[in-house]
Amino acid sequence: MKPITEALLHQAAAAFAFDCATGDIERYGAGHINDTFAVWAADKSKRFILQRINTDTFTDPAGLMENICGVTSYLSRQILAWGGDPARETLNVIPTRDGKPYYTDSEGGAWRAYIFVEGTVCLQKVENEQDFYTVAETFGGFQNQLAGYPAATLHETIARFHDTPNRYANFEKALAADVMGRAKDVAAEIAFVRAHEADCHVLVDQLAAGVLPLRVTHNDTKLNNVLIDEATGKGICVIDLDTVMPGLSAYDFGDSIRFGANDCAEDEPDQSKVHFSLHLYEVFTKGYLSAAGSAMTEAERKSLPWGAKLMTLECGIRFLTDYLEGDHYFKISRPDQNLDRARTQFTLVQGMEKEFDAMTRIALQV
Ligand code: ADP
Ligand code: GN1
Ligand code: MG
Repeated sequence: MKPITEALLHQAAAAFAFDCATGDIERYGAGHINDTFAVWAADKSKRFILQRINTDTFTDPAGLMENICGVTSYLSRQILAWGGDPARETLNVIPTRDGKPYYTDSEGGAWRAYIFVEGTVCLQKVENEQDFYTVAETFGGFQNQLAGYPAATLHETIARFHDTPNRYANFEKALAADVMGRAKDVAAEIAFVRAHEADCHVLVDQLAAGVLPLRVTHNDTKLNNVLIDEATGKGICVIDLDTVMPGLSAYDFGDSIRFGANDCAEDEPDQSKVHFSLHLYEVFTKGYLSAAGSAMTEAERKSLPWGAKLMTLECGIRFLTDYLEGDHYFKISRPDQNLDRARTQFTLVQGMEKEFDAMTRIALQV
């Protein structure tokens, strides 16, 4: 993606139908993919979210925004019917001045704007188990709310996003090319991935065999993709809807476990500080099933520990692939960050393997 100049940023902000004059703009948030800014009202009374969509990653911004507009209007209707506040409990797209869902700048960049959901916290790490339970309820509820959404109308914004065998194949390609000459330094990580090749197939095989149902899922259920209400401590708004697509419930469950059921940062360099927490896994399982529960089949419950293990393995494979390819996908702020991220995922996979029987017991008992 091209660097964002002040001129481009102000050109983009001027394109949206904000309901007041705007002033300062600042970088915001800690995502790995998009460029996010807060645009202040000129009188500082409120702010808006302005985002440049990463079109290297999401090559069809029109299809992506059609998904987001469809899903957020559907959620708004449901939230209203339940007596909630759609301005806070779902993302709300602010159109451009000419009524479009996104703006294309003079260099081809695609921008969108949202109402800023104020009075919330966005966690980068699990600080207490109550918050993790809340996040679980929120993602479980999100899946439930979208159970009736016409899945066939959704564009596949990233092809084969959680197709783990395909992620493995891309890793082998990156390794064979070894464009940065980094393969020699990561023999242990390569061996780890190769020893897990067979595992990569478990969920896609169950989907193909009709054992697991296809649902509308979020597919990127990190802790920091839920906004928690500061006043009530409740998870109120699921954000980052770029990857809402048909998928497996095990993907959403699993990606949250990957990121949250531990006591470390995703890029922790010291592997002795990385521990999978069975207790946090149990907390999350209870919260998730309490909200998504009635719709979940027995086979889906059994797939949850596999979701946790495979989303963690897959993410580790993706980080390692990006490291081998020269860090072009995930934003980095220091050298070797993607390698540390990959190592952390593999340590967590090992932790889950030790506890796998207990994880299965919990998923079936809760
Ligand atoms: P990325 O795909 O790069 O992760 P996100 O859509 O998750 O981008 O946005 C990055 C961060 O911006 C979030 O983690 C959150 O802190 C903040 N954010 C995004 N949308 C909103 C919103 N509508 N209101 C308040 N904060 C938001
Ligand atoms: C990216 O956009 P963000 O930062 O929420 C990535 C996820 C990874 C995650 C790892 C579109 O999520 O798939 O699991 O980083 N999103 C995309 O932290 O690739
Ligand atoms: Mg995000």
